[in-house]
Parts: sequence; structure tokens; C-alpha cells
Amino acid sequence: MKPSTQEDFAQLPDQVRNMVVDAAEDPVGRTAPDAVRTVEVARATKETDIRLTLNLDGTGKANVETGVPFFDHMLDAFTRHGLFDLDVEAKGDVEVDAHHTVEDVGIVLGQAFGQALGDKRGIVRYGNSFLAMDEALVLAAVDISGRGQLHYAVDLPIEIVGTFDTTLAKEFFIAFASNAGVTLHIRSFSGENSHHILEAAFKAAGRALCEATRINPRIAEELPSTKGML
Ligand SMILES: [Mn+2]
Repeated sequence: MKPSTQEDFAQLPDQVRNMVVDAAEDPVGRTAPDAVRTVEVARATKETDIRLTLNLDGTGKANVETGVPFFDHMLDAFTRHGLFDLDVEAKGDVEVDAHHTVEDVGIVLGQAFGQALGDKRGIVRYGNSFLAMDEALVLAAVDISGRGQLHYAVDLPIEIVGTFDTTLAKEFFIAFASNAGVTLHIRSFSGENSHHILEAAFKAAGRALCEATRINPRIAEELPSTKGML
């Protein structure tokens, strides 16, 4: 038996309530509305060593240290406005450049999203955000489709922000989308300042993913797909 609301849950006898909590915490059966959607992923290669914890149902708390300050700022914005909780500790070969670190964090964050979504029952699936940041206007739209792909059309007037090579933002989103199994569109409509445009892109992606990953209690046991799989 599964309670559909927190009130129903409180009414259950202790023994049954404990069984429901056990089921909710079972990493295989993440279908209960109160299921825990927090995962930890670690990945080490010769180029990077990354530890990451993601909670899809957080409050926007970020604790990000990648050794690439502008990228930390972007992940912080993504997390805060996506209302996730995210801890990232990445040690990469930044003495070469930031490429491996940024791409590999994208891989691990994508894997974490995929795992935290579990069997995807009850998720809203689609999300989008049109985000304004001063003169910059950026759209992010996402489908948790099971088919990882990025469609990216972001015009940046300058290629370097501080010491950050802005072309790495696309590498990050490619790695993220393909490993999370999501279709992600990011498109800029206006903007003169590359810092604003990229920050708007990360915030928009966070907000779109926040919407798409929500559990809708009206369809808590269902997969939002006519194919019966995602
Ligand atoms: Mn900023």
C-alpha cells in the first residue's frame, strides 16, 4: 500500500509506515512520492578526480570547488536557480587547461541526474525557462527523453571571460546532456556581455531542469510517455 499524501502517510500504523519508508529509500524503487532522490557519484581518470553529490529535491545549496573559478560561479548559479543541492569536488589537470575538468564534471553531473531520476515515474518530463539577465536573454528547454543530445545556439561576443574559455560551456552541456539522457536546447536571443549570457544560460538550464524533474503527484506512478518507457 502506498500513501498518496503526507497526511495519508501520517495516518498509517507505525509498522506500515516503516515499510513505506524502507521502500522509498530503496535505490531500485524510487517511485514513492517521498522517495529519496539523492545520489553520490565518483569518477577518477588520469586527467580528473571528481566526487559529486546531487539532491534533485534540494533548496539551491551549492558547494562547488573545481579549481576553475568562473565554472564554479556557473555551477553555483545552476544549482541555486534549479533548487538542487550540489556538492562538487573536482581535481583536474588545470595546469594544462580547464577543458578536461569542465567536460568531466559535465559527465559526472549528467550521470548523477540520470541515476537520481531512478525509473522516472511521475516526473513532469518537460521544462523550459526564458531567462533575462540585464541585456542578455536566453532560452533553455529540456525533455527528459532518454536520448541525450544538445542543441546549442549561443552567441558570445568575446571568447574569454576572465581566464575562462567560453567555448568550454558548450563542452560541459554536451557532456551533461548525453550522460543524463536528456534533450537540451539552449539558445540566446540577445546579449552583449559574455558573462551575462553564459550565466543566463546556466540559470535557465537549472530552472528548466527543476521543472522537468519535479514529481507530479497526479501521475506519481506513471511514466509520462506514450511508449511506456523513457
Ligand atoms: Mn556573475
